[in-house]
Amino acid sequence: MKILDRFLRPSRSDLAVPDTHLVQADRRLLLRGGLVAAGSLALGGCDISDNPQVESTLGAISRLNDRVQAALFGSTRLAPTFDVSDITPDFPFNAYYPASKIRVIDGATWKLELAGLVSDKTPWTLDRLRTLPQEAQITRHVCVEGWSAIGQWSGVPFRTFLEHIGADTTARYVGFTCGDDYWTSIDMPSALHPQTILALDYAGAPLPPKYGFPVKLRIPTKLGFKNPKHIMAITVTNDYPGGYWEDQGYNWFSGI
Ligand SMILES: Nc1nc2c(c(=O)[nH]1)N[C@H]1C(S)=C(S)[C@@H](COP(=O)(O)O)O[C@H]1N2
Ligand SMILES: [Mo]
Repeated sequence: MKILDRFLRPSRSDLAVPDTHLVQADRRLLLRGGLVAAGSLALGGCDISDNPQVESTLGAISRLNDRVQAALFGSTRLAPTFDVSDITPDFPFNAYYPASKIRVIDGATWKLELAGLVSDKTPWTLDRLRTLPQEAQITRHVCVEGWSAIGQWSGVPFRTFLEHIGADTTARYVGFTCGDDYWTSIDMPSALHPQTILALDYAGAPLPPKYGFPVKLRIPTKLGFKNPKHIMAITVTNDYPGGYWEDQGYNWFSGI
């Protein structure tokens, strides 16, 4: 109980320790423990194969897990940042298809479409995105498949962009659709997080196609699959948009 208390109500000093990874790893263990306990409670003694009731129970547990994570991770906790010397040489490419299928999008004709709860839906060109303030960050990208790497991205703070387009920042979700038929979505507090950026550059040069040209969302407080590349459209909405991996059972919140 004491241990639970400590993690459910982390003190300021807990959050300020330099190695936040340790604190986060402990929290993840706690989450996983909670999930497993709830899971075995629900599954005790029944046949789990193709059981729609089990499916919906697990879905409900995952939604609960989303809410617990949102409460634990908060919206202002910062991801660790690194030095130029820490950058991973040959930052990995990853997608749901092999490198031979990387999409090459024409930046001259590309326009970022806007939909949903946004007051100005004028599509944005790359040139116009470059007129907004830009910010650089060196952060760690963590892929659910078991690798992580440190890279440098720069672009428009996503909060600045959302303010420019008159997004309803009380809406629940921001959804992204991509030029390679990928899609994902995030909660609004994470969209407004100071380290969430609409990235135009990798290592100080325009994103190469493999890293998501013309724009990707860089969100270091979430797993890699919540960082959409080749963004074509952004939707602000209260209707749960899901995602390519999320709809196959990956936890939607996926905070790190
Ligand atoms: N459009 C699009 N975005 C995507 C993906 C994808 O397949 N398509 N894969 C995700 C996953 S699982 C990872 S780990 C990162 C990989 O980004 P990178 O190629 O820049 O390393 O992109 C994420 N964003
Ligand atoms: Mo990933």
